[in-house]
Amino acid sequence: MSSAGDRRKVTAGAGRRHGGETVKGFVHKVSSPQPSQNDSQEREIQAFLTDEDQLYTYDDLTKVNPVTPTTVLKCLEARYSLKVFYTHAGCTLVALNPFQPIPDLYSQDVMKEYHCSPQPQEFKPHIFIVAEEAYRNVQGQVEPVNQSLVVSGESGAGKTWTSRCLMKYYATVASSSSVVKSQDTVERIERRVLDSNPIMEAFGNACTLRNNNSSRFGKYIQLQLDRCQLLVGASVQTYLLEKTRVACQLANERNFHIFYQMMKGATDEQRKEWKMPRGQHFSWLPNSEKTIEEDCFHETLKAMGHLGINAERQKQIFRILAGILQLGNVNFTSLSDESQPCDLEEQSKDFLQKTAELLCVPAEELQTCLNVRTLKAGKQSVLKPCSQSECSMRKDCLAKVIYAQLFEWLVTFINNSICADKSMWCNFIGVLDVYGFECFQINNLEQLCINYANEKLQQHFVAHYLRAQQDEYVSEGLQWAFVKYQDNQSCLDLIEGIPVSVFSLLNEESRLNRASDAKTFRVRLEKELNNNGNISWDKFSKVPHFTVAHYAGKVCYQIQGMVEKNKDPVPPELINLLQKSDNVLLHQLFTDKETENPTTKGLSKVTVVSKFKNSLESLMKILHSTTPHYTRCIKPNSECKPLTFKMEEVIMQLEACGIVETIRISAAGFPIRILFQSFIQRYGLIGKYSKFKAERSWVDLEADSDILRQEVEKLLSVVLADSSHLPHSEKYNSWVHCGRTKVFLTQSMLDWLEDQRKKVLSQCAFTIQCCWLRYQ
Ligand code: AD9
Ligand code: MG
Repeated sequence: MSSAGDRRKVTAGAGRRHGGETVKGFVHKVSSPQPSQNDSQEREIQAFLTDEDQLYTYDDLTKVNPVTPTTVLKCLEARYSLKVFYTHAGCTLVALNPFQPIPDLYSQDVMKEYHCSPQPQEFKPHIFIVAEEAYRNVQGQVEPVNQSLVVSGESGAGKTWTSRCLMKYYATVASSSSVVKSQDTVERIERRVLDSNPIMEAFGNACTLRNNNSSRFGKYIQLQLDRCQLLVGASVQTYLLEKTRVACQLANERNFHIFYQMMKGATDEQRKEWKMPRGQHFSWLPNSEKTIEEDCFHETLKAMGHLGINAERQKQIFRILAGILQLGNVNFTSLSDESQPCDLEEQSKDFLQKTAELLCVPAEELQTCLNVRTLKAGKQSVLKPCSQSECSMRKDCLAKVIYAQLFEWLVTFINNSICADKSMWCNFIGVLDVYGFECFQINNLEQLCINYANEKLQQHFVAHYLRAQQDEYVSEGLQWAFVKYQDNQSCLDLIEGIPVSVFSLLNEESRLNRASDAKTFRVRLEKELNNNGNISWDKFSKVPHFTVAHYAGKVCYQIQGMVEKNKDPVPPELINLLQKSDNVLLHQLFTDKETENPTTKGLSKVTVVSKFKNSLESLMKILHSTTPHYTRCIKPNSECKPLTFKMEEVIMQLEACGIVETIRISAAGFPIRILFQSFIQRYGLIGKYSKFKAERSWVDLEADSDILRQEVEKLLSVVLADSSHLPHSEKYNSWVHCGRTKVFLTQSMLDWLEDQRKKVLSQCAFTIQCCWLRYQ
């Protein structure tokens, strides 16, 4: 293991400073935000890049000078080539995916080093710095504040890996002796929290073209801490599982891991029970010959056991899953006589029988549910045979609804197993791992929802860091050379706005239940949204589509099928059938409290986008109530090759998340703000100022802000008169500035003041001890 010394960061770009000239002696003027590389900037860039050996030393990109996409990129590349994967970018941490295990980078000893250090920020950038900062922030200077760790990045960039690291960190440093008793097991809570990962990944992740272990759902996990900041429980909220994958996988992609795990890990006895003989082909199980690490059935079973899913329940779960697989092999012939239901293909008869047995429903009824539709005409019901494609849709629908309900049940079970009683915890640290921005050749409702979620998160980031920072400068009267940032409000208005937006039109079309909905939806989009600059159409394209200019790039969405997907209808006959199941769990999934009225739930009026929008809004509310910490994961190459850095791919990701603007703002700013009163209270005891005050009167902290401001300026000028002892040689006014009500500081200035304060306090403690000894 490497020593603590190794963790110390190297000093970035010896003696270099960021940010260009100073304005009025206080605020750094930032360089033009546009990469309009005029001659002088080009010279600056070249000068910066000449010092090649130094590039890797920039562990905070705000120290790069000038801040341009090229300079930032070169520094990241230099660091990556030396296996340095983390770099600060002001308030954000950039994490480059190594695509290979890095020994000792995440060991328990390393966690403890970061946790025990009085100044972990002095260590090399690491995800553990972010973790530790959030952990210390929970206590808050004035009152406890919940924290959120937002991990973003494109598919395969490392979000889930990072989230797991964060959870392991807290399970180690905040480990309590809490135990959970259930049935006949007693488990440590942190073990259970960690065990929720393999289960959720088995059921919610799949191998895609971009990532062998791609999360097909979003997740926000809240780690619950008690008064002593020990981990006493957790709760998980999931978002939009990509359930279509159960019945439909793109070429070279796979179904959810759990099915392959079952196929590969089953014992002979289980194979028999699941009617899954060796070598059996399942059409919903493509690419099963591919070996991936995630095909680990044993680990999933172990985790299920730890979480309290007993053997009987596990049996029920796997029979349901096996039933779904059999259902995938059921095919109907095309209609010869329209008055008669489609027949089963010859070899499908056996699969239908097996499906019925595994799902514990009557086989005949199952077949009728798939090939006959019940139409309601007033009080009368009319039976209508389904076409071959309708049969196939109903089959897919049955698999999707079962899988989605099962996944939801699992999440609820996990929550019941790991969530602490409200009386036991007082704060939480939330870890958000959501799917990154997606742009495929064909994009549909799923991508629209995913990209909408990313727009929301980007807005949160912009609002929280960029806009808040600039707005506060203005209201506090600080001069600021504005950095342009991309505000994505107009894109969000386009997607979710009121009264007219893509979502509102989509919902209206879904309610109207028209026959040719794709056409009318396209016409309405063109007519009613043509004033929004974020949407466009290729008028000559034969395939109806619309293109949205997202903050991360343009995405073309196919309209065909969108309205139907939004309605997400479940034929009531299917629900009725599942309610009759003798599989206790399957029966419960469709008759539980929330689905008490399954017939109406099956035809639920709540559309997919409305449901998603609501869940995202509650997430945003939680995020806004917490202190966020951002980690941007970057995928250095799309082939997932170890230690390969592709400039053009990285730059696109940096641009997509606006990292260069973030760096510019952070570099040019004073991220720490302290109210005058608090500043005087906390630092008034330092050195010469306390002597100076002792000779005069103490400050009235109730005084108005002008007087307090004068006092703070006096404090600063007295305490910092001799600025040679500051960590760098610049004048102090590059480090601190007084606004109207607050002091604005750089992190280094805060660190320095804190050091001085500590020295005074330990001096006092020493003096008191001496007096006490003398008195004894
Ligand atoms: V997706 O949006 O769910 O498709 P993620 O979650 O961003 O995606 P993931 O965390 O699954 O990506 O990472 C992809 C792969 O990169 C992992 O399976 C690891 O093999 C690899 N990875 C990611 N981060 C690290 C790391 N810090 N060290 C080593 C890593 N390997
Ligand atoms: Mg993931």
